[in-house]
Amino acid sequence: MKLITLTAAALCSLATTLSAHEYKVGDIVVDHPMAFETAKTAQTGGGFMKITNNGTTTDRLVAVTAAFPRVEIHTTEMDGDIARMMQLEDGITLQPGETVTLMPGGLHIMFMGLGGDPFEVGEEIPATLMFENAGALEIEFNVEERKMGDHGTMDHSGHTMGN
Ligand SMILES: [Cu+2]
Repeated sequence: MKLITLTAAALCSLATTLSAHEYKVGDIVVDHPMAFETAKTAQTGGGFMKITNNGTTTDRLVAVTAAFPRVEIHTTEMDGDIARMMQLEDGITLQPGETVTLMPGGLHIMFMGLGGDPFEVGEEIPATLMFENAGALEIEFNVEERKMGDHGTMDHSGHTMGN
């Protein structure tokens, strides 16, 4: 039993070490794409990352594709006290030299139609980002532990995958 515990701990720390990752295409750099684990019954999951345009011309993230029925680019707007997500039909504009951060409560990628296959900690979700000028970039979103809220109901099954 002790050995199993140590193995699980080692897997966890390895996942943490590998979690910082970066992708490049043309003048575009995508830093640390990640998603939070989802509840078992969740139908949607959010994807987050930093996108930097190191070029001298404006570029645009126009679409994201992944193995889900729908993938949309969303923004979050406050309507009084209610946060509403809205699809950005034109994608996300990236000015020269600009870094745009996709994060909870703001811009994000929305994976829709999970259909009973939740995101689990340690999982990597392959996706393709389509940039208007830089072209296609294949990335993987690392699924990480949800740190804020809901701690009592958190699902730690991802930690014992190695057993
Ligand atoms: Cu959304």
